[in-house]
Amino acid sequence: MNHLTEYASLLDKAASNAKDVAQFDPEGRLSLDDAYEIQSQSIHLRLARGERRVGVKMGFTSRAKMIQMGLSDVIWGRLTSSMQIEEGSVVEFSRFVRPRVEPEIAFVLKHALNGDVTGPQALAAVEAIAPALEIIDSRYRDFRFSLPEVIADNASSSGFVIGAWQRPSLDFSNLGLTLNLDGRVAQVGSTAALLGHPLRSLVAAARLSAAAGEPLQAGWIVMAGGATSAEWIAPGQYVSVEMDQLGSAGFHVKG
Ligand code: OOG
Ligand code: MG
Repeated sequence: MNHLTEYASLLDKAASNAKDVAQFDPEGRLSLDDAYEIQSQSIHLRLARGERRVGVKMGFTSRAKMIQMGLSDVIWGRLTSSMQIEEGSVVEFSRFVRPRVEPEIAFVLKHALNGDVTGPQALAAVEAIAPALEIIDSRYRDFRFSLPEVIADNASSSGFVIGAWQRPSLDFSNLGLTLNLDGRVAQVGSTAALLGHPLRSLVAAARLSAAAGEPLQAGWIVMAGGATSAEWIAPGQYVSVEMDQLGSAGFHVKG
């Protein structure tokens, strides 16, 4: 086993046992290619256990997220079937190490998107859009990591919740949104925070996925990235996103 395979196995075990690990590259010396190779191998371990690949998540697509985590490169991760949490359902807190939540907008594709596409081409491939929440959970102690480390850890991806899908015919470039904890507004933002327009996040997802040899497929979900800073979640909470025109999505955290 080379060291990339060992890190993939370490992070996979940390995620499945909800037990944190120490940082292995705090100074960020690993190349980004090696970091994505670790991510890819860790996802293969999940697929080998019967999970299905369902899409892509984008990270650090808003300034709020870049500032909160102190990193400024757009990153991406791979979504699998076990990460999807049914809207309105109850989630066990114990499946996470130390979870946070952030409000996002989700796309589902009706056509594949390969490589360099324009915004209108990306939009033409979108079947529907929905308000969404991402539960991020770093497997590194205290949610601290370097850029290669967070990439290796599948961009902290842990769970995602998607509200009702709607046709992408309305202008979703600047929809106001709130992230609510027990009905109290914790964060206020807009979909415009995502690279100025959430479609740009989809264009980046198409480019990065194709460059990795895994172009976006029809039926895949793309999570466009947190529009605000993330909030810690705690047992007993009801967490929701409210988005202008698109409605809401939420879940309960079981203690
Ligand atoms: C990394 C994941 C970033 C987003 O939406 O920006 C991300 C992290 O913040 O732990 O999911
Ligand atoms: Mg996110």
